Amino acid sequence: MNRFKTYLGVFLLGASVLVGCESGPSVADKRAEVMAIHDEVMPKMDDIHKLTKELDSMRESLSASAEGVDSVALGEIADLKTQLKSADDAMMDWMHKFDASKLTGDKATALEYLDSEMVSVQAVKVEMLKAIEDAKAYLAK
Ligand SMILES: [Cu+2]
Repeated sequence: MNRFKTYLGVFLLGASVLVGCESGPSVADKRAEVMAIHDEVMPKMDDIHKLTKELDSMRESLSASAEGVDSVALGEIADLKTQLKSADDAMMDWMHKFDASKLTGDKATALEYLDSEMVSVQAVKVEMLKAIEDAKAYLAK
């Protein structure tokens, strides 16, 4: 009887492990979640380019000012442009490095890869939104 209980226990444990695996997210679902974050912020690359141009024309008008060059403002503009450029690069870099071939093999490995891509695409999103917000706030002053 004791031996039977042990067998039963092992069997149930095994079954619950299998059920646990099957009920987890599929690679396709998780990939879609990662891509949804990407697709949400990708259109904002246009904002980054537009704001960069606006900062450029602001810099030009400052440089042409008859009252002398405002070097503090020029420095602030340069910093904002660096921030926008870095956010733009982060997105391009992320897209370039995303490797779909890592999703075709072992499921656990694919899910692990998607987890780390989720973390990095969210970091790209945060960086882009911050750069855009800062540039907009500065230009609105
Ligand atoms: Cu993108």
